[in-house]
Amino acid sequence: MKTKILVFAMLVSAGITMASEKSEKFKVYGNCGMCEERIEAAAKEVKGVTAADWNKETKMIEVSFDESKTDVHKVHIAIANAGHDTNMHKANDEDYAKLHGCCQYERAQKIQQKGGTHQGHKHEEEHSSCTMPKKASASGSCCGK
Ligand SMILES: [Cu+2]
Repeated sequence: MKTKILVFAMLVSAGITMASEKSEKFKVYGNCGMCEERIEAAAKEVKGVTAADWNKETKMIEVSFDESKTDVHKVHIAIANAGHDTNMHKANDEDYAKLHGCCQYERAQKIQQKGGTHQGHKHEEEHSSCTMPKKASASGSCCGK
């Protein structure tokens, strides 16, 4: 896994570093190696994401993606739909409950309202009519914005 990422990093620095390639770091809640696989797989499933590396010690993920194909917001949504809270999106209680017992990390804060994923981040108004976060994420975009 590590070498794969290294090789990729070398490829990137060797020339794919064109304007649209971007890398971002953000926090994803999780516990163990199983979480790591789940989180990284969810991130990589987003079209345009070229690499994802989550660190279980720091709980930080570094995602590389093609800015012309996706934005980091979609990565947050995909990870939340896999059951993991990010600093921008909270997972649904349902999805969280489906996680393996050892993966049920301590959540940052309990979600008070139903609906889950869309409270408390900066796109709240924009998405206030979004009632089906799961469906939205399947199309890769929230509320088909
Ligand atoms: Cu785990």
